[in-house]
Amino acid sequence: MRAFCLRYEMRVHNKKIIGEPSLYLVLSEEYGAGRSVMSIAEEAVAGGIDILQMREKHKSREDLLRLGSALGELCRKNKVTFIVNDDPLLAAELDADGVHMGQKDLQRCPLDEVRRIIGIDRIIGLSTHSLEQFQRANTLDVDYLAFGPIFPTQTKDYSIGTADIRETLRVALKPVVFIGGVNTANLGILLKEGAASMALIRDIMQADDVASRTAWYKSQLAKGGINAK
Ligand code: 3NM
Repeated sequence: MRAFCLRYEMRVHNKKIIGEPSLYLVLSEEYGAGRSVMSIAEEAVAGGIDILQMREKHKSREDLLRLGSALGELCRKNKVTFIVNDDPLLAAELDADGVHMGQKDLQRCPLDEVRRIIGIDRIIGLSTHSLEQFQRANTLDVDYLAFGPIFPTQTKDYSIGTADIRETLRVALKPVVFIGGVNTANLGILLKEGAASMALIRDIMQADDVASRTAWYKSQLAKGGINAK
């Protein structure tokens, strides 16, 4: 299935804006069930994905540059926001729209250094894993925050649940993307709590039909956004 989707880019100065609602796919080859990241990315784009992140923990720099160039081109052509995980130098080299940092990454490369490397025209996203961490991150020089893992996921050995979603949204000074174990069965719980934007790996990467699954999430987020108002 090929979803009809009208995309437009919002920018401040030259920086892309993380719109709300956004559907965000984190791509890791290891979760692709043997399919290539590029083919999954292409299908997700056909289904209307808003943001793609390259999150590859085990590739050489050469392979990251090769995959990142192809993903970047796909995103540019289709007005999809392209984010690189962990590595601001790689994000800048690939001319990505931004970089996503984990809490541990900040010990290696503090935020002011990340900003210096990628410049003011690129997005910085930051993972947070508790309400306290979220509140601290809320006033930092970042452009969006991820909050999770909300539901149990094979990627993490804990989950934080849904209890703090409303409070994060109440205090949030920037867009919030909810992540961790999101699937077609529990998405409604997030939407009911007022969540607008979600990031996923497995439930999209491992779908039989990635484009249809992506389009389904998009349609639900569009409805959720209306209901939440
Ligand atoms: N970060 P899935 S949870 C990469 O909470 C990642 O920061 C998380 O994968 C966080 O959708 C997570 O398959 C895994 O559960 C998301």
